[in-house]
Amino acid sequence: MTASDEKKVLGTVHPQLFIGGDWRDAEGGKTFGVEDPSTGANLIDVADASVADGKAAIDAAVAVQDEWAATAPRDRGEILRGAFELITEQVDELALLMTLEMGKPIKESKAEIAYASEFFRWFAEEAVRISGRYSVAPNGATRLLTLKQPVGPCLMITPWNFPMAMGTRKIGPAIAAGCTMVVKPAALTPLSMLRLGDILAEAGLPKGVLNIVTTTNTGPVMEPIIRDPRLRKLTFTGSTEVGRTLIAQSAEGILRVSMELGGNAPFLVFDDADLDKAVDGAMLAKMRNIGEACTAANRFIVHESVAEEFSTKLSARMAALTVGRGTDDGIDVGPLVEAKQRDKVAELVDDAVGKGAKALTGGTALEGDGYFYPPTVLTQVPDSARLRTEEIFGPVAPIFTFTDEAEALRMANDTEYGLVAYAFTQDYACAMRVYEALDTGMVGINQGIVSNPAAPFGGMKSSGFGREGGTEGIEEYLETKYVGLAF
Ligand code: TXE
Repeated sequence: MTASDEKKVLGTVHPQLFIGGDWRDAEGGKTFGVEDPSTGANLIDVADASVADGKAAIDAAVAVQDEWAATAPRDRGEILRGAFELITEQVDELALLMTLEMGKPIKESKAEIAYASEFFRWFAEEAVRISGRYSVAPNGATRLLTLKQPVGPCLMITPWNFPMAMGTRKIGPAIAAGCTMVVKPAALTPLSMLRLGDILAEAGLPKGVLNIVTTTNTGPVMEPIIRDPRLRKLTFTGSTEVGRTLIAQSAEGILRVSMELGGNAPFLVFDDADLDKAVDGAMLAKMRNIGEACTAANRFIVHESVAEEFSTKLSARMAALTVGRGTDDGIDVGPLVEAKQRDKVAELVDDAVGKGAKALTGGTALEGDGYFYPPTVLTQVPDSARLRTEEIFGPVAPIFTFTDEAEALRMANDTEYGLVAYAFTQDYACAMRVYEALDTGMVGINQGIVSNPAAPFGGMKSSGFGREGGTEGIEEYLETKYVGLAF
């Protein structure tokens, strides 16, 4: 990519607020800078919204809610289908933009865009499948009917790690269900979401259905918005800590809430596993998105008889990855999104090594511009290491060992989180026992990825609640209303 390609793609972004179908500056013309994490350089300045701007976005969403709810489901589906096609046509430009703001290699940005757009295709089809039921009450006299209706205006707060997919996973079902929305993307990576605003408008989304508000003054600006009594739902993807605050704030308005929070995924390798497949799965589960994913494998829990072979193979693959600026050719691993994230990863590795862990590869932050951390494999990790209980969110694979299935399950479930787990074994009875016993919302058996628009994505315990995707995903945006009928 040349500097002029980069300038051109940045020129496609409206660095403003998207309210009621118009692009506008923030109150007082305030802006903030978005930086390139591979250099630390400023890419573009974006509108920095105030509370009044956020309220204006809610006004716009509320104003069109009834009309939008009354549109034909097929029309809503066709808008999503059109947006899917527009995204697919523009994948090269969108991927460059995403890599610039987030750092991940172009091939990973393309993979995210394909994944993100699939939510629009999936929910385009779900829009026409919303249905209630008709039944006879136990007394035999009354008839019971249920009707599904949109919950109403939604607030969506999304993180920086998947700048487009974390949005489409919420926007897709909301459009399909007939809800209007205000979206607040992460200030680190707002550009892909701003482009999505244009794309959905081009696909025919009526003004005011989707509103986008960007801000750096997050807590003070968002709290009065969350407490606005006109909102009906809050959906959040981000850290468990912020999730707790938002649940408390949304209690006042009795908002319906979905929370997709942090993870601490165990990756189990049993002694009968196909080790090459397990290493392939480990690379995907650990290195997809540079480990900055709530589904990233956080603890490798490997049977003691195969641990050495697995560790050697995994560290050879990790060491062979090329680290560099995501826009350059042949790059496998980009920078972490910001200095804070890079420093957190370094701190967790230093803590583990200080307590006796050994780095088979990596283990030290890279010098120079940008927030780079090398792929790292740690063995002999003591239980007291912080990365056993804390989400690493970086390219670090700590390996622990177990002796039998019961111990593996105990270790896997020994965490406050419960989003996803992975298990590699050729024994399907073991696989099914493990699937049933794990305290996680999702399990990958002999595969290192679980994200799929047709599947219900979500967690248990401190990883949150609510499901995104699948037939369950649209339910989060629908109320069930019942009528009793006596003949
Ligand atoms: O998350 P935050 P951060 C985890 C991961 C990471 C850690 C910290 O472990 O290292 O969280 O990342 C918005 N009111 N995940 O600090 O702060 C914020 O602007 C309203 C896992 O970046 O939770 C952004 O849009 N909104 C996670 C979003 O919350 C607030 C993905 C996420 O940012 C707010 C990201 C407030 N008071 C981080 N404070 C996942 N589940 O995948 C922040 N935000």
